[in-house]
Amino acid sequence: MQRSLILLKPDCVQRRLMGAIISRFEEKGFNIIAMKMLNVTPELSKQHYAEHVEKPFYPALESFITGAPVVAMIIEGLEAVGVIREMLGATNGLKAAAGTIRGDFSSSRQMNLVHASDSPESAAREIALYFNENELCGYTPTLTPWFKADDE
Ligand code: FUP
Repeated sequence: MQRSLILLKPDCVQRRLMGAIISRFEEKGFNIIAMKMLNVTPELSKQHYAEHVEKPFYPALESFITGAPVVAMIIEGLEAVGVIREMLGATNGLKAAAGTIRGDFSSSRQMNLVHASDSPESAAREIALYFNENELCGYTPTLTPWFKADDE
């Protein structure tokens, strides 16, 4: 089992796409084990995007991500990190394959609707930025036996 930190970004909230995108993750069989709405502060943005802070596009990215609320979630499941990245598609919505979330809903590199952790190590770091341990609500879904065979 892996965990991934998901953000439904300000464009997702503003465009009323939260439900549609949460549904994709639920339909795949993933478990949402934490979720909250918040305003990302400039400080949190710099921590989240630490690897991009010095890049020319960072000021616009910070202004976008702090400009309206986001929804942060922790999603848990088998190979969750890689599978969710595949579900999102390429960073730029114009390049993302049809059938992916960004390919279906985004026409932008910045306004690409959803963030998802790119490795289990990033997930652990990002989860700690957005959630306290007591905000996680892990549970065993009763549908588990219907998502894959026991011997897989
Ligand atoms: P991703 O891992 O797909 O979320 O994308 P990156 O880590 O490469 O980039 C982080 C965020 O920066 C992306 F969501 C989009 C944004 N970005 C820009 O706004 N402009 C760029 O030139 C590159 C990335």
